[in-house]
Amino acid sequence: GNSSQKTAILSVYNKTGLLDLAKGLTQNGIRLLASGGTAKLIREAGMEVQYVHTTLSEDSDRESVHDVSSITHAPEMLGGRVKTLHPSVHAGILARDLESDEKDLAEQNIDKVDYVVCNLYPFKDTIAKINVTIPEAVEEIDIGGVTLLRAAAKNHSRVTILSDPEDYPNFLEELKKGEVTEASRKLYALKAFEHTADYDSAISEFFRKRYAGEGVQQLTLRYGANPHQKPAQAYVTSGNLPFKVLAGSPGYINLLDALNSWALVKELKEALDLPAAASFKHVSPAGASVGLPLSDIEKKLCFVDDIEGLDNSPLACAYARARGADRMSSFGDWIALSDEVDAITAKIISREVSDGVIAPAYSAEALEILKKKKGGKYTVLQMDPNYEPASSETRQVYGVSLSQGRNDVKINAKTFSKVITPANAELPKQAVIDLTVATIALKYTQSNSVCYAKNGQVVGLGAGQQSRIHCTRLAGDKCDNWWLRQHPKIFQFKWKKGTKRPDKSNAIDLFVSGQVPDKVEGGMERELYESVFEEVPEELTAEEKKAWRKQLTDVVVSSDAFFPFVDNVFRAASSGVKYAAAPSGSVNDQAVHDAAEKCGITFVEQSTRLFHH
Ligand code: 93A
Repeated sequence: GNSSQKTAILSVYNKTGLLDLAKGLTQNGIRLLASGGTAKLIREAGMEVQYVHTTLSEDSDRESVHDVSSITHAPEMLGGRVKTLHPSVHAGILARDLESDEKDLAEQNIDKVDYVVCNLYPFKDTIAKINVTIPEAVEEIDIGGVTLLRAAAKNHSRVTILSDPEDYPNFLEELKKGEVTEASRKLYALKAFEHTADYDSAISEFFRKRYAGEGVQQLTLRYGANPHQKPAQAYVTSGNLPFKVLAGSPGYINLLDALNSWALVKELKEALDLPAAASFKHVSPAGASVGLPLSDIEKKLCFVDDIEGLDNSPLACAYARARGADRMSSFGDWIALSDEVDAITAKIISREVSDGVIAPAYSAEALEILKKKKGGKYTVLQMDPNYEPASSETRQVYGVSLSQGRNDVKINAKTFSKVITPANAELPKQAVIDLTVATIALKYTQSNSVCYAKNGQVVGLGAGQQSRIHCTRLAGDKCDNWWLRQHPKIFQFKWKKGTKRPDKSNAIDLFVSGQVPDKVEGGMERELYESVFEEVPEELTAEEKKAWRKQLTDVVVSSDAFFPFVDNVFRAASSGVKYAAAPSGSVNDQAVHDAAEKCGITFVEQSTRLFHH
């Protein structure tokens, strides 16, 4: 071949801008080779031939474009399935400026290719059509084009690859000035790699939906966060989904809850070597706990005093605590359990309003109970306990991908070893357990977040507040309510027969939070409140509340980031907090530590910020 003449291979499905490009290439003395349809279009445009320098016969030399088959000496075949796939094409593209490569080319009488112009069959458009068949989709899987793109992009140190018609004008401008710059070749190569990557993921997604088996690698969801957000699915790009659907069908938010709550209980169990449970709503825990036995009062508080054999099931204790922490928020919860679910735990779940549960295993009896719930619609997921998520995670917001290293920091007893004040103080075992529960809960709570814990469970959690003090107050108020719900007067309530559990929870919540509708002005709301009681209870006086509150001690508090002001410490202290853990880094650290000391709070530096979104 004429070594000084440059060669371009053109093979495009989208023929936008093709003729101007072809004209520009020929005007710069470049020889054009094209696949069938691409050559035809150029030829039919009757482009004037500006040069004649080829190894081909005189006749074809006058043509504006040559068929690729003129160098492969093989016709396009199999109805177009093989057009450009040939060593004459790919050796010409892949050859480097190396002596050995030159020698190989010369031996085979192959010319180097300098420019490749290619875009792919419209696979995405085809599969977007309603009722597309698999054979129809298969025919749109481009092989030769992908090979052209990848080969040229691989050899971009020498070859220019154009995969986007929008790049033709800039390319021609550079060509006119002399040569395509290295910077442009790099950007074009990147684009080509992205073009094939995007193409390949569309193909694998298409087949994942058809071949992988529903629920194995991919799970179609009814809709996304809201009913109008369709279509929706859950999938992994390799291997299988780490969970199996044993009953019901999880929604999008269910899965957000399920995967986050599973991570929480798994870590909690690993950290404390106790069965763990979580009760989630809207991607934050309403409760989380380990399976320490419940006192008689706690059993009443958690509405489980009638459950036989509770003491024999630490897992059931864990869920009773998680569900009992904030019964209002846990209404319609998503549950995560760290261990095989037994019948006792299933029984507790079966009589609460709940959306679904994730656990590593279920006893036959437990599964039978859960499958009956919600008329068979209760969602039961079985999680692979050995599943390890990738260390990097990516999501899209408003079309932009955000990726980060997963938050795989381990929270355990060591996390709380750096006591700031009082000097040389040591944490009792229970405080370490409670700080671990609170801090692991925060790791899976929408930020800002502050968590109070006691007796191995969350007792007040403030989630998703933009202001830290609002968070500390919200969580503190919940903690106070949890404590007031254990006041003897509550257990003396005379409920009307048949009052449902959620209605009891609601009335108790009004009672302890001082929101009981006024006797005179309460109207319908008051009527509703009174309707659940055989005898409407006397409200607690301010003195009674104060006296009761004073008995609340040994609460721990943990914060997902530093306390910026001392007000947080004072608020925590008023809910019986004796141990606090938070990252440092505020200009007010010293003041915060001093305030803790004054309030008799042992302050631990928890060195990892734990924002979660
Ligand atoms: O079926 S293919 O994968 N086999 C090939 O060898 C091949 N070479 C290029 N499809 C092939 N192409 C594709 O043909 C290109 O990616 C481009 O989309 C299209 C251009 O075909 P035509 O020039 O015949 O219009």
